[in-house]
Amino acid sequence: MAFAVPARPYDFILDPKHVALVVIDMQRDFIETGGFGDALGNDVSRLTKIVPTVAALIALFRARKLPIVHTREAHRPDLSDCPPAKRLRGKPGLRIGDVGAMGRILVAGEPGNQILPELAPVEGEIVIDKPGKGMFWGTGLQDTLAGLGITQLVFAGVTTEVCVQTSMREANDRGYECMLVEDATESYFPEFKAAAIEMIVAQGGIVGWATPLSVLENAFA
Ligand code: C5J
Repeated sequence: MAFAVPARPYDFILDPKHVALVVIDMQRDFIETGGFGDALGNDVSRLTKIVPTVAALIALFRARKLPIVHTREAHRPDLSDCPPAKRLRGKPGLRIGDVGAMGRILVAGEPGNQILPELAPVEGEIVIDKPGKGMFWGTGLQDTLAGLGITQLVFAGVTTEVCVQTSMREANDRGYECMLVEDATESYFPEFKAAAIEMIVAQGGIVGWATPLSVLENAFA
């Protein structure tokens, strides 16, 4: 049965029969010391801190046998799905496909491209490699979600203002009701995270809703 989750800008009516969790890009290269994000000069400890919260959110959905989607930003080894405009914008030596400390950067199958072991998908969960920042382009995910009857998406992952927000906006345009779990997402730039959340909930929830994990847990209880 559907129930209300206190959220901004107003209650999100969550229907367990039609909801899925989407965990965006919790991959080693963005989060671990020595990975791609670190090599770019980012403070990855900001992202590391949300790992227990994301794990608890995954556990909440797993305990109720609700669908979970995990994404990775990942390109084919021949980079045929990486537009030159995307690759060439990177720093020389740290571009997509270059060899970094954890293998080829943002290339499927490389060590750095794997989801953190503590958040690893289990059998039956959906894992998609997305060549874009958004989760729909080039993935077939919309058909998969339609097949499961999913109309609502709860979001977590990194980074808030890039792949999370892009995916949420794409989903919103496709008619999904979307809610971001505020403390299960993070950015290398705190001001970007804060601004992204405000943009999502502004104007009556122009992109969707936002709430902390504790509130969602209480609503499920
Ligand atoms: C970025 C992502 N920031 N997962 N990717 O390039 O947000």
